[in-house]
Amino acid sequence: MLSESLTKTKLTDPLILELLQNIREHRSMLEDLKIIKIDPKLTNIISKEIGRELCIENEFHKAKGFRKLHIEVAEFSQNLRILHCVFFPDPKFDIPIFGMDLVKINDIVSAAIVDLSPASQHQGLKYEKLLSEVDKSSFTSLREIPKWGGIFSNNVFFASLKSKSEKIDFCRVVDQYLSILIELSKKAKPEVNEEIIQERTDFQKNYCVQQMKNEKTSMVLLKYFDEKWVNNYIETVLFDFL
Ligand code: BLA
Repeated sequence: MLSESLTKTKLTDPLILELLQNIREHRSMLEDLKIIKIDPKLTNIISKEIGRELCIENEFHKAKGFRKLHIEVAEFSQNLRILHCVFFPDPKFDIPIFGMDLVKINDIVSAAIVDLSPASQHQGLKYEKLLSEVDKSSFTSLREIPKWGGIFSNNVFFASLKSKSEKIDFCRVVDQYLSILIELSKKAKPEVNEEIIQERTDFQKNYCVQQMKNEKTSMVLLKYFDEKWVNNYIETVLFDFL
């Protein structure tokens, strides 16, 4: 469970709390769910320095079909709130990468992104139709995927959320993407062909390499930590390779 300190601040943010509860509910459906122990210095990070307050909390699990289920909730200087989540599949299984990011600056949700990103070359074909059927017609401020975002599927959703109803709709889209993920993971059987496993491993590595090109992630962290710390955090907590 997230500790009290953050739960207090998070409780004042119903959207993040709603998404967090939903993600946890889906996670709890996975078989063989286990906590992964990570250095506590990297899981719970708190600073109370005035003007530079900071609270980052991470949850790490693994489950059948998934090597790492990561949820991060962060609050910077009491005005920037982030919910970051990546479910990395075990490359033995034919399961896409679930990724989402929600960036809220004061009351504005400037970025809300969710995707089931392909973890091998032709994988998309199996679930793209399901993703395309998720209704995304109500959003008014869709955003363009940045250059590094070639890793995402054709049905990646990326928008700013302008109203209460768009926030509710985003929660529904995330819920539906997660339902599709859980269904795919139930059907997935472990692969024995080493070449196929290697291809999936390479895809995950590329996913991480591309995510690391998002300077907006490091820019925020660099305001609070030195470069060495930030690089280590990005490479070990957020986007570690296999
Ligand atoms: C954008 N990510 C951002 C932004 C910030 C962060 C401040 C800018 C908001 C905006 O463009 O409106 C910051 N995100 C963070 C930080 C963490 C984080 C500090 O997760 C964690 C400590 N980013 C991801 C994942 C995805 C992702 C998993 O970590 C997608 C699955 C996407 N974030 C993403 C994208 C943008 C973004 C596509 C917009 C980048 C752009 O337009 O240039």
